[in-house]
Amino acid sequence: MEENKLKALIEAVITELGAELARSGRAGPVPAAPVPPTSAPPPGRTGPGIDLPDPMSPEARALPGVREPLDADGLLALRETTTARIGVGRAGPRARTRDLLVFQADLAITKDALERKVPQALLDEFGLFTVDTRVSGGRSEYLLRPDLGRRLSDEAIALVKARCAPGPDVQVCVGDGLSARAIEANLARIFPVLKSGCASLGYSLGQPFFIENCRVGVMNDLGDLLDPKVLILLIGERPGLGRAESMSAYMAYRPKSGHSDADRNVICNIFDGGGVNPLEAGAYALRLAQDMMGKSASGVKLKLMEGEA
Ligand code: B12
Repeated sequence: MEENKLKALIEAVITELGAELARSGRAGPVPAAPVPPTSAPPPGRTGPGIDLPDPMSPEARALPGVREPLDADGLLALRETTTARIGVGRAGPRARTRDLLVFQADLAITKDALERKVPQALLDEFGLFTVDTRVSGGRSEYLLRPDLGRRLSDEAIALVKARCAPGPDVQVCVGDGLSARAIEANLARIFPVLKSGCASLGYSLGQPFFIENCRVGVMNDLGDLLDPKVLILLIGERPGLGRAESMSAYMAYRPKSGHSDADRNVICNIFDGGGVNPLEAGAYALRLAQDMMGKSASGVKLKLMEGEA
C-alpha cells in the first residue's frame, strides 16, 4: 500500500475511535493526574533537565491512574487503605509509563535489600561481633542454597565458643536474612527494649552477635552451641515490592538439632508505620519468653498448652 494511503487509513481509524469514545461517554484523554512541572537542571549547571516529573514522590504515588472513575472520592479512599497497586489504570492493554517506572524503582528497593550488608557501625553500636554460615559464595549462593544458611561455619562455631558463655536465660542473635534494610530500620529500637527488659525481669542475657547470610533454621546450631532457655533471632523478612524494612523475631525454647518451625514462634511484620512497632514487638517478645520459660515449651506445643489453660 502506498504511504499516503496508509497514513489516510490510520487517520480515519483514529478519528473513528475518537468518535466512538465520544458516543460512549468515555471520550477525551482526561489526565487523571495534573502533571507537575518539569525539573530543570540545578542553577549554575548546564545539561539536560529531567523531562519527567518524579513518579516516586508521595504526592505522585497518591494519584490514581484510572481516568474518569465513576466514584473518584471512593477510589482515592480505597487507595488510602492499602499499599497494594490498585486503581493504577492502563494505557490500552499495558501499564502506564508512570506506573512502570514506580514498579521498577520499587523492585530496585527490593533487590537492594537482598544484596546490601548491615552497616558495621550499627553492629558496633550494639557490640555485636559477626559470624557467618556455610554460605561461602556470596548472596547469590545464599539465595540458591537455603540449607547452607541454616548451618554455622566451622569458624563461626569456634568464635562463638570463644566469645559467648553458654546457658543464658535469653540469647539474642541478629541475622541479615532476606533484608539487611530490616535490621537497619529496627535494631536500634528493639534491642534496647530486649536488653533492659531482660535486666528488669532478672534474666541473664547472653553475648549477642550477628550472623551473616542467615536463615531461621540456624537456630538449631545456636541452641546446640549455647543452650539458652530462650533464643530470639531477629532477622530480615523476605522483602515485598518497595517494602524492605519488615523484620521478624523468631523464638524458640531450648532450640536444638532436629527442631523444626513447629517448635518455633514468630513475631512478624515488625516495622514502624503500619507494622508491629519495634518497641511493642520487643515487649511482646519478652512476654513470650516468659511464657516459654514458664511452660518449658515453644511453637505448637506452647499453643496447645495455652489452649489447655
Ligand atoms: C516464605 C514464607 C513461608 C514459606 C517458607 C519457605 C521458605 N523456605 O522460605 C512457606 C510457604 C513454607 C511458609 C509456610 C508457613 N507459614 Co509462612 N511465611 C513466609 C513469609 C512470606 C516470609 C518469611 C521470611 O521472610 N522468613 C525469613 C527468612 C530469612 O527465613 P528462612 O529461613 O528463609 O525461611 C524460614 C521461615 O520463613 C520459616 N517460616 C515461614 N513461615 C513460618 C511461620 C511460622 C509460624 C514459623 C515458626 C516459621 C515460619 O520457614 C522457613 C524455613 O525454616 C512470611 C511473611 C512475613 N511477613 O514474614 C510468612 C509467615 C511467617 N508465615 C506464616 C504462617 C502462618 C505459615 C504457616 C503456619 C501457614 C500454614 N498454615 O501452613 C506455614 C508453616 C511454616 C513452616 N515452615 O512450618 C505467618 C506467621 C504468622 C504468625 N505470627 O504466626 C506469616 C507471618 C504470614 C502471615 N502474615 O500470615 N511460609
